[in-house]
Amino acid sequence: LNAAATAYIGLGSNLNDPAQQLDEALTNLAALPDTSVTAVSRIYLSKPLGPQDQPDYLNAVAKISTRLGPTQLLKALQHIELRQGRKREVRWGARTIDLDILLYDGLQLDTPDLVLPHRELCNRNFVLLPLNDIAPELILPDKRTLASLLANTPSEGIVPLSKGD
Ligand code: A4P
Ligand code: MG
Repeated sequence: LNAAATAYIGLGSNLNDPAQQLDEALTNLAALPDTSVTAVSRIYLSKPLGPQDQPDYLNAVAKISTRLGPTQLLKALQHIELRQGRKREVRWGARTIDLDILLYDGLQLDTPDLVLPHRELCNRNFVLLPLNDIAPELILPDKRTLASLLANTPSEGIVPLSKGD
């Protein structure tokens, strides 16, 4: 049996009732074998990065504790995406749900199927701001702090929704 790892999962949706999609994804995450959701950020409304002819996104980050290995976890997330009706078409295009592994313990990995930390983590305010809600003291495997990444990332086009919105 693997030891429990801590991972951060980025959630994004801009189709078919995004708030409901995030909710459902969190339920599905919590139902994964040997996995518990230990923290969830606020939900953010953000302008689309990439093609602009798509709806605004809702984004959030969940912290999980899991005994699934990184590849098992990726497969499990892709299975949830499919169950929630995800279709892969346009790169950076609209989607019902996108689940990315942002970090998996202190692991650094660069394989065709899985890159850790997530490649775009450092540039995206819709990842960094929710991460900051639940892990403000976070330090990346390369020793950069979340605070330093946030200081270098514009916070335009994104607003937190108050709980209950
Ligand atoms: N992959 C490699 N590393 C990882 C990882 N750490 N976590 C591979 C998850 N997947 C990883 O992803 C493509 C491939 O990445 C997978 O086969 C996996 O093996 P995908 O989810 O199939 O395709 P995608 O979502 O179109 O690509 P990607 O790179 O996940 O898209 P992005 O970069 O996440 O962009 N604007 C706002 N405001 N908010 C958003 O959430 N999201 C996107 C999607 C565009 N614009 C957005 C948002
Ligand atoms: Mg993805």
